Amino acid sequence: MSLKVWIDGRLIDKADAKISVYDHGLLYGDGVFEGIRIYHGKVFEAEAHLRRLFDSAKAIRLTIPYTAAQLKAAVDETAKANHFTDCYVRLVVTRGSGYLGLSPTKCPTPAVFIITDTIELYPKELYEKGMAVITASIIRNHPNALSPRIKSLNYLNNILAKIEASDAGVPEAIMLNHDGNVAECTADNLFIVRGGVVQTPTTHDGILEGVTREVILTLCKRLSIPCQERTLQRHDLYIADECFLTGTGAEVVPVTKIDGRQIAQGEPGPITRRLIEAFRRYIKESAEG
Ligand code: PXG
Repeated sequence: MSLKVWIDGRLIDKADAKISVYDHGLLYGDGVFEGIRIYHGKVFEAEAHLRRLFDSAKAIRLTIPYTAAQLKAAVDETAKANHFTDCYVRLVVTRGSGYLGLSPTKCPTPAVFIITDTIELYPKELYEKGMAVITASIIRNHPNALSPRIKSLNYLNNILAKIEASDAGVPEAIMLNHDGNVAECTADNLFIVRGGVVQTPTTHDGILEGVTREVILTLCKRLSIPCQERTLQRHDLYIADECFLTGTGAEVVPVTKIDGRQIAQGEPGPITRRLIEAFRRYIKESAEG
């Protein structure tokens, strides 16, 4: 059976699921999206993802022609049609088809589509061993150019950093912001642990406000692990006791080397392991609750 893709209210075979070459999502990266997980048949943190989608759309003056409840129902419908109980969901809203000019006023109808599929961002053994990362020379977008808080269809900034990672033979790159402080990775937020305190850049350090990041902050509170949102410099990374990344695709992945510097003993640290466990439990509870 072929995979079905939801496009504007219709379930279409993957091979026939197509968007116009005149769509401004393709021509200009004009649109927004969400990457979401379904665990045990339930959309994980649905409310937070939908809120961010509508916030991103508002910021770029894009009116989504559905309500959050309608989109949630569409995500459920698509996963069900494909018999997925555990999958990755890509929910995309583009400016729609228009003319070969930038103006969105010529694009009367946004295009909305939902892909459900499997995803494995990093090899399994990295979750046990930890991974090596580099800091990229490409900085994160300046918040007054294109705010990293918008999950837009334009990922060139991050893609260029990802290529640097690939050139260096590592799976991911840390991006600094316009002030030279730590922002985030190309598709994950970053945390360090130092002296028993979990630390992550603030929302004003040029990051996407990750849904997984927010769950980890909640879990730290629940477990009474001291936790701070604060500006971090590259040096803070090098001298960290532990480091890990969070994201919808990656979940929680330990980092054990940064720019050739081994982090602590070169294996995932105790607080990282505790949070990975707590995150797994949280997924289970959310699906049951
Ligand atoms: N920063 C950036 C720039 C991201 O794109 C995150 C942080 C983590 O946010 P969440 O809300 O997922 O915890 C992201 C998320 C992909 C893919 O296809 C990318 C993301 C999520 C899922 C899949 O590479 N980015």
